[in-house]
Amino acid sequence: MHSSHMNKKAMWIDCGIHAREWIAPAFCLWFVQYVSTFSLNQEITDIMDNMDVYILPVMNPDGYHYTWNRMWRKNRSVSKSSKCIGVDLNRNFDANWCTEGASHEPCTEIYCGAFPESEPESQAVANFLRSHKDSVQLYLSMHSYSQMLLFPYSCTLDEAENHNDLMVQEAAQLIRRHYRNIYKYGSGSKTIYLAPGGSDDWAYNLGIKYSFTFELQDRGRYGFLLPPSHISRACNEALIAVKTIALKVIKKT
Ligand code: 0X9
Ligand code: ZN
Repeated sequence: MHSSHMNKKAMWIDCGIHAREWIAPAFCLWFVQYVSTFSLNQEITDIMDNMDVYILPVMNPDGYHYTWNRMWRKNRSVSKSSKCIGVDLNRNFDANWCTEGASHEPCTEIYCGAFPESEPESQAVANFLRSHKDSVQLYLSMHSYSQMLLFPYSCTLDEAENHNDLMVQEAAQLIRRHYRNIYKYGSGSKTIYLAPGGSDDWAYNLGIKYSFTFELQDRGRYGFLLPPSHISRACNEALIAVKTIALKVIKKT
């Protein structure tokens, strides 16, 4: 194997942990299309020269399928103790699992599951990242909506050790300049709410020190029901943030 390839860094993007957040899977496909057709773009060339990119376009396939009847969030697991269906995969990771901001009650939207990584989806992602943790330096998880660039921690009010490095104001500013759209950025717990068991906090604690959850468009006008006419702008503005952050990670590491 070529030595530069052996040391090649990597980034991970998953989309669609939450079933009804349809703009997220759209972004993953948009990203693939963009990097495979814009080979003359210098920023993308720099990223692809320096990083492998792993993309999981639909992390919650049964939930996503079910949302053709639209507002479902969780996966479609059947629980032993209840008639209610589904685990919130973003409460199912082993990061202060099921403390304040998640629930043991299967009928809630934030049900954490029977135990950490009880679900095949979260377990598969966790296993992949565990076995690639020496190369993966950037973890991104795409959600909607509310236009935010969130980072650890969400499972505690404590500040991440590299908090200042994670304050991605440059990415937010570029989105604002190009698309006149406001994206807030900050730690999850201080910017929205305490929410333990999330993939971003778990990946961070695994050692992936650049770990983000993006909340894509919009800020509530259409919410989860973002019209198709908004897809390209929503994806392009997220792309600016992904590129800016990836280039920063390449420089720093
Ligand atoms: O609550 C969530 O899981 C995310 N918001 S959403 O409206 N898409 O459901 C925010 C996740 C932030 N990160 C963690 N909670 N770890
Ligand atoms: Zn979500």
